[in-house]
This record gives sequence, structure tokens and C-alpha cells, in this order.
Amino acid sequence: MKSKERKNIQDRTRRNDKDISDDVYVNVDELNKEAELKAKEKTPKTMEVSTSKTTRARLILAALIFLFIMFLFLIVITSLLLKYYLAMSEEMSHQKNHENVKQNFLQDIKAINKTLEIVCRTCPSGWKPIGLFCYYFSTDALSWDNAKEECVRKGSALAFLKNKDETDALKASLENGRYWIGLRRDTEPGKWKWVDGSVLSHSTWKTGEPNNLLNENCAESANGYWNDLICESKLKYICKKWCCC
Ligand SMILES: [Ca+2]
Repeated sequence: MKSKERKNIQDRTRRNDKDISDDVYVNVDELNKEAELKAKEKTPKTMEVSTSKTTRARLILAALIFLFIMFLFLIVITSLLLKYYLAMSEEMSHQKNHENVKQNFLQDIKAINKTLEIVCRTCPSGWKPIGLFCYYFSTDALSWDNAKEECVRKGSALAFLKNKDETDALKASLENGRYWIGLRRDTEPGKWKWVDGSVLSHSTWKTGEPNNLLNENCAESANGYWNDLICESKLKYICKKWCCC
């Protein structure tokens, strides 16, 4: 009897152990499944976090590259501006030096002209200094050819008045008289030439002149205005020469 009871007890014990073992296995499986579920739930978030970090890192890298490129760009622009500034400074310096040289040159020219004017005012007796020339206003009357020869004999030339400044300078001396000037009709029709061979480039002809009335081939200054006249006419004359220069 005792043996039978012992056996029953052993059987019950064995069944309980088996039940317990089964319960343990069941719990372990459940825990594994739960862990898997949690792992599945956690994986997307982990991936999202990882992706976000990668994106941020790329953005930071791109920003750094952009800043570096901008830095290089600023260096290049600054270098170009500096180079341009230095070139402009050098150019302005050259221009300033050139302007100084020009001003000094003009001052020297003025000083030379002033000196020449003073020297050239030393005209022979009976000659009148006007500008850089000496003029002789004759009191005797000659034909145009004789007047020309007389001027040459005096070391001068029958006056040639090539520009307005000279004509204006002589205006006061010519207002009250008639004088031969060194202008004669050329062989070419309509052309006039000065005694030095130069062509006419400036004139103060009287209104209606030259009219070439009765073969008038020589020019006179009549009260400051020019008129063509017969060369054999007897008129006072003007000689002109450089002074002592
Ligand atoms: Ca005339």
C-alpha cells in the first residue's frame, strides 16, 4: 500500500514538474515574441534618427563647402579690387606727375616768352616793337616793288600779316593811313601770296575787295582794311623783321 501511494506521489510530482516546465517554455516564448515586437517597433525610429543625422551632416558639410567657396570668392574679389586700386593709384600718380611736368613746362615757356618779349622790344631806332616783331612805318611813298626792295635793304620784309592776332595788334597803327603790305596776286587766278611765298590763310579785305579794277595785283592796308591796287601806285609801306632774337 505504501509503495502504491509513493508511486502516486511520484506521478503527481512528475506531472507538476512537467506543467511547470511547460509554463516556463510558454513564458519564454511570449517574452521572445514581445521582444521581437518591441524590436520591430524600435527599428524604424532608429533608422529615422540615423537618416536624420546623415542628412544633417550632409547639410552641415554643404554649408561648410559653400562658406569655403564664398571665402575663396571674397579673397579673389578682394585681390582684384586691391590690384585695381593700386593700378589706379599708380595711374593717378603718373597723371599728377605728368600734370606737374606740364605746368612746369608751361611756366618755363611763359618765362621764355616774357624774356623774348623784353629782348625783342629792343628794336632799332624808328622801328616799332609790336609783339615779337619790329615794324617800320615809312614816311616816304614808293611803288610796291620798290617798297619791297627797300624793306629787304633794311634787313626786313614788306610786312606779311598772317594771323588775326597780328592784324589786331597793328590795328591802331594802321587806322589812319594807307600802306603797302607784302601781299601780291599770284599767277594762279584768284590766289594771293605773301612775299615769303606762303598762301593767304587770313584776310581783312575791305567790303567789295579785291575787285581787281584796272589790273590791281598788289595789296594795301587802307585804314586797317585791305584793298587791291595797281602795283605802280606810290604808297607808304610797312617793313617787318624779327628783332634781335
Ligand atoms: Ca581794288
